[in-house]
Amino acid sequence: MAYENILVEKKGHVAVVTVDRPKVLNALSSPTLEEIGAAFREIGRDDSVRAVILTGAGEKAFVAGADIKEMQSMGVEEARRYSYLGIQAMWEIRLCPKPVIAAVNGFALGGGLELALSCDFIYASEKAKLGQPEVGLGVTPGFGATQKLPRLIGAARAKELLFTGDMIGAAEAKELGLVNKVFPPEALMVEAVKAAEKMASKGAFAVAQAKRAVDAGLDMSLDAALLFESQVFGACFGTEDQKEGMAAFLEKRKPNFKGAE
Ligand code: DAK
Repeated sequence: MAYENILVEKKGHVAVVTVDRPKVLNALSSPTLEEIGAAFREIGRDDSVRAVILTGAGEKAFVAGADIKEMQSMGVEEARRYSYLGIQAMWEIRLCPKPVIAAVNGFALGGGLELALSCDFIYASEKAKLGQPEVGLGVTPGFGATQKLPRLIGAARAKELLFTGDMIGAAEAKELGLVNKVFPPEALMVEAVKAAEKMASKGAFAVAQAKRAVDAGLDMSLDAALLFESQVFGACFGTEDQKEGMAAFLEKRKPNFKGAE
């Protein structure tokens, strides 16, 4: 599919998806959400890609939220369709059987922060500003923040962000556990690519199953989740990667993983 609002580049086994509307701080219009969903669906099926980075074009923003200009005049049906596109895009990221890093290079606000929260973890530039300002527009977040933020940083901290609409800097976001690591702006993509390449060098089936086990397990009782984990562990023994990984260890060499899930 040809894209107009995003860029998709592949370097080795790493794909970089860039939301590319810098004039409006990469705000999420309907076509942009549609393209993000389609890109992650395609990447999910592409065996040559083993890790993904999602970022924003320009120096100012990751994504400054839903496109307020487009939303302002929406009727009920259009808002429903818009909501569906957003949910679909974020599901494609969550279901993508590859690790996805959000590289937050500037503003990540509203739907922008929710997009980052759909990724597996967030790396941020020292210049990043994160927040859920929706209550200032008279709406609640609609792409998952009321559910994902409390699971990640605890209910009380999430409520403070959601009720005040305050933006926080990268250091505070790291302290809250919202972002994993903070880098100088020029180092952000370098470090994100390094981490993506490291994950891409591991057994792809094992990485994909670990992602599923964490995400699915968070919605289960501990006992059910532990049983799920043992199923996943067992499934790894049906793969070439398990044979290769263990043989390589015993032969004191680097494993040569095939990569397909
Ligand atoms: N939408 C559209 N355009 C945006 C935008 C946005 N979210 N954010 C910025 N822009 C545009 C600005 O209008 C401006 O355009 P021009 O005036 O040049 O034409 C350009 O980007 C540059 O922005 P500024 O001039 O404002 O730049 P500043 O540095 O002065 O300020 C800022 C940067 C990020 C503080 C400011 O732009 C800002 O406050 N932006 C809005 C941030 C925000 O409120 N984001 C949350 C949006 S609400 C739903 C699900 C989800 C959602 C909604 C519904 N359903 C389930 C139905 C999600 C809602 C949201 O995300």
